[in-house]
Amino acid sequence: MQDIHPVINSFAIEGELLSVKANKSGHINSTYIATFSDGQKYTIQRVNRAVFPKPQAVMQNIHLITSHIQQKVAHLPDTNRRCLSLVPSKTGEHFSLDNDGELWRAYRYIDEVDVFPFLEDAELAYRFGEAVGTFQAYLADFPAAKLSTTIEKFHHMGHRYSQLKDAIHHNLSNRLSNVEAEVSYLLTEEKRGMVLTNALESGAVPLRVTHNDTKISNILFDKHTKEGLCMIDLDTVMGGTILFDTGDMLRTGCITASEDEQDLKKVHCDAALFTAMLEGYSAKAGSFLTETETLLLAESGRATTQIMAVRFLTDYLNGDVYYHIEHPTHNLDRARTQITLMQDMDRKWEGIMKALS
Ligand code: GN1
Ligand code: MG
Repeated sequence: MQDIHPVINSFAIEGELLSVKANKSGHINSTYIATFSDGQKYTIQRVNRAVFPKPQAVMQNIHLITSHIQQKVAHLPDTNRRCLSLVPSKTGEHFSLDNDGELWRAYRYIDEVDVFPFLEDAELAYRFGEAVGTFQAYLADFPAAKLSTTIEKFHHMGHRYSQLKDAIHHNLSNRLSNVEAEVSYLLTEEKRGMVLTNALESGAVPLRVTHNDTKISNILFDKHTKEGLCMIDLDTVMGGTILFDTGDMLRTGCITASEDEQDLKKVHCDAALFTAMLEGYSAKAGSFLTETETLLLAESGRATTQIMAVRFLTDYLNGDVYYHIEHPTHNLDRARTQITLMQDMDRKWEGIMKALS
């Protein structure tokens, strides 16, 4: 592990550093928790430059939207736990560059929270929905055009399919023969999966500020009240459709196992969790949604599961160059849970639609 003491020391934090611990939960950035002698903790992160080629634009986006949300929550109890808060560097910037030119940032740590890899009860699913709706409601009056596009075509299904087709064509890691069934299934689903991309490109749904990574583990739930207090991992906040966020919420909130579960018998779509999330979400976001957005809510869950299946399978075929992996089939395991989830959603689709109507 790199000595990150000089990095930590470059932020405007008072007191003596007591300990630093690596946190391995993200797939992209490197994260550490630093504890100081006054008891204060900070999340210190190195932004992955291979994934975010313009890390300073990422930080500018984060600064803009956290400042905006902080104003919205200023009157609420527990204000400081409802939005991430950047700690400036000693030179007054929102980040710090190390000797290798890597970009680091520091957030105040939010304590007394629970984070879940997946959900088991409908009450929490409702709270998750409320949290995503609330986040969007805070940003509904923020002009999306002010944000930089930090990853081009991030949720563009056509782009993700062309990356998959390139990976199939080049078969760089010689793994294609292991995944014929997965490849053939995903290729047959391409057309249906285009729904969100088409809706955004045709103007059927408006461009809004979107988080773009609203997976369940990016929500901090208050340990005591169970409220979905704070959305974290703001790297991919950009313009998009809110359906990318409802999609990732549904994808990660209805699954009955972790995203990388190897035992696919454990992987199902829990229809009660699916509908509970949409109820919680609509309670907070219903007032600003257009009719087309509302109509596409459930479908967004399926499309987002699909885009993740495509992206994980692409990375597996490319030899694991994008996501952090812990074992050789990690990306394949992830792709398989997503495909299994899509197929189970299809089995339950009619029931879900009935419950929502
Ligand atoms: C990545 O940053 P992290 O680990 O929360 C990915 C998301 C995926 C997610 C799947 C920048 O998120 O798009 O939905 O993995 N982020 C990026 O778990 O590619
Ligand atoms: Mg992320």
